Amino acid sequence: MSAQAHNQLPDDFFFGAALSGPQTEGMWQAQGKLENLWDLWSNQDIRAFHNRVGSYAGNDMGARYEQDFALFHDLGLSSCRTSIQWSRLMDADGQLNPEGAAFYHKLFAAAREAGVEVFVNLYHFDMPAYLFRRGGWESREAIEAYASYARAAFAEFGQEIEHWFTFNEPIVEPEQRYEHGTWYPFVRDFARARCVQYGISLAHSLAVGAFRELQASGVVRPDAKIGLINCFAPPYTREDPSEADLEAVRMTDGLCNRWWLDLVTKGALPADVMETLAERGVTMPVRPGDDAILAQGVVDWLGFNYYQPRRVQAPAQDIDEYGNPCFADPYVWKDAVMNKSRGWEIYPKGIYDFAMTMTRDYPDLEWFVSENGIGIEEDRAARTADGAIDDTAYRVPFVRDHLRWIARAIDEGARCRGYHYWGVIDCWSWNNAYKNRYGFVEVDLTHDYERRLKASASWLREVTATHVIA
Ligand code: IFM
Repeated sequence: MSAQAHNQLPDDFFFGAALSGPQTEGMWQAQGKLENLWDLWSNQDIRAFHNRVGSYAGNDMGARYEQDFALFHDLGLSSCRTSIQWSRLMDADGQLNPEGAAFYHKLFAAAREAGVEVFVNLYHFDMPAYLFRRGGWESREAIEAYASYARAAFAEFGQEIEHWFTFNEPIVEPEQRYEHGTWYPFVRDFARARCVQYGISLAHSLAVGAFRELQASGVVRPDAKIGLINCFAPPYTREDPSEADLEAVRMTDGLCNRWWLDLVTKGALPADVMETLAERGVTMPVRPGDDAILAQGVVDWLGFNYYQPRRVQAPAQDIDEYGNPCFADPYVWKDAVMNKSRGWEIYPKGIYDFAMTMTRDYPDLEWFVSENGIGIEEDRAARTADGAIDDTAYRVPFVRDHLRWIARAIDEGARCRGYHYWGVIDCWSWNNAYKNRYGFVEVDLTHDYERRLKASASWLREVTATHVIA
């Protein structure tokens, strides 16, 4: 089974760029911006970041956005998703910061001028540090503060922006910060991670509720839509699975995928998952009225970030060394093709498998691929005589294969409307900083963040112009 024959995307299929405020803007202390979690961690331990490049850098887009939007337009990209930084838009008293608001008005206007539509996301792992210190997503204060920040953003930009998203990859902070302990504050507590996940779900739902209210009163434009973006990953196990392997698949799928899919389509969390968690002693900090809040979480459409599948098997132990209940262990597939720079498996068919699962289980849901991309450490080594990076041997096949599987899914009924490539222009990547490069456009850190097209850019331009996946 392959996707070779599927090389044409619909005429109204859109192409764009995915990015985020904290990874591009820079200007970390300008315009009254507050310290966010990444600034806090960078200030505390700069050695945790590749080459000691902390959150301050972005990719200088804050100063170069006119040029960057022109580049997107030149590549045939009609939209770009970035995020407002909560820590830039709001002050520490929870009031709008006029300087931050002015910056985003200018940014959005420049995009319109260049013929690029901005999709706005409200949260990309970047809580203001003062709210984290008061309990972060485990505290109702932060959840309420997020809801009032979202309300302020809708009120300020409600007539300008058509496409809104509450969160990018809401599964990542519970996992990285609270379960695996890889990101600040390095917690390894499964139950706390789920409480964080629950808090984010409430915050998402309160924001969608505020959006609906402001749209009904005319503050938000009538054609505006709201969604959520997650890094969904189709779960796979061994070819001859045991009951216990299948159970590991069910819980992995339930925690990472169905949790969010049920929330945004049914306004509730998946009952089977909540039951299993409760059986293992993991309960949510539920308060009266929470069900009604979650019921508001139904969205207009969804963003699907896809990088890699999750391969799991039955856990070897019930409880790990930190006292956490175990639901699945990683399963190493012998045929896996790896992107060694990132340590992530490359499995383009996963995008199709998950698309078809959504088509079957959530048939009314419209969606787009909101991130997909390949970050490569050796990018800089592949420089041609004329100075351009020749990344065609790996970036083109990666994107081509994923697009072909998307085309096949659409041919078979999937309601996928577009594709945003992650980065397009190289950007700062959390701990990895500039280690792995994702862009079709290079950012030269040795020459003041100068932009330079890579060889793959002409292939991308051809695809966006013709919708033929050559
Ligand atoms: O850089 C990240 C982004 O912030 C979220 N999705 C994955 C990207 C690549 O690692």
